[in-house]
Amino acid sequence: MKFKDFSNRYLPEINNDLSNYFADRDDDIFRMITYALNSTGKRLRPLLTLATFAAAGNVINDSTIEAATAVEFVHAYSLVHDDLPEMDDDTKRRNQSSTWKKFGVGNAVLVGDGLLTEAFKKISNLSLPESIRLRLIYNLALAAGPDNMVRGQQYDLFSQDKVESIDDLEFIHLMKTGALMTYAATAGGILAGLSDDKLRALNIYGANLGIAFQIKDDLRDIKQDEEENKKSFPRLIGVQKSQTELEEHLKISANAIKEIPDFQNTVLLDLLDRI
Ligand code: GRG
Repeated sequence: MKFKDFSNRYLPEINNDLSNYFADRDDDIFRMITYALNSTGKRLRPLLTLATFAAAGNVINDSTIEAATAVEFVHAYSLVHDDLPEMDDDTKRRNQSSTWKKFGVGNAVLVGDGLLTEAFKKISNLSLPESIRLRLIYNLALAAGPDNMVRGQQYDLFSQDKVESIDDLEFIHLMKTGALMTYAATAGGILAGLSDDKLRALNIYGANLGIAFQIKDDLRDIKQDEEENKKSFPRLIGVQKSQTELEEHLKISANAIKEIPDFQNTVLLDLLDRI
């Protein structure tokens, strides 16, 4: 199956889960969170969790969807905070005003705080064995917190002077973008009860997918001449070498999942082709 077909199949269920989550809550904070969460994202991270779960031969059901969407809460939080004036200062996100532009900076900080915290509550409440829930919570905290995404964002925004080489840049983006993709890919494996060896392969797949995704984003940005103050892949090594680097990471990603025994990897390989 192509990734696009997989996405068409599961996107409505993902979006349903997300839009129903706070449907019976009517305070302002829930309305503002819903504004940020229900905007038109690609839902790539929940889809990745579902795709690795299905690739291991499992049938996706309601509780898999509920588990898979938790990472989207964290992703939505990261975008809300990333758009703040003191961070990337963006007024538009997902075809609408960014959350701070719509509701003010203070409210946008609270929306992000609420989304991040709720992700862990959502996983805690899943009808799954405690050991699986704990593993998901630990891995998501590791990906989103100061070990990875928060640290990557700090480097990206405030430590550009330390970025000298392609390795420095990859390190930042592995933390900033790759960690959540890595979580998303391995979460499907954790839900499927895969062995540590197989989870390691999914880790490599997710991390390299994340870096490739970021290089692609940098190549797109340079065409639009955005974020000139930042060291991006094309600014550091040029467009041609960035393209080669992108292909290299896609190859590492593909090889990692091709080596997993009994793994139905067509959707996951097709996602790499789309990047
Ligand atoms: C605020 C701690 C903190 C971290 C923010 C992920 C992130 C860190 C910032 C996003 C900045 C950015 C635009 C990075 C480029 C790659 C990227 C993650 C794009 C957005 O993800 P998509 O394309 O977005 O999956 P949608 O809207 O489809 O969900």
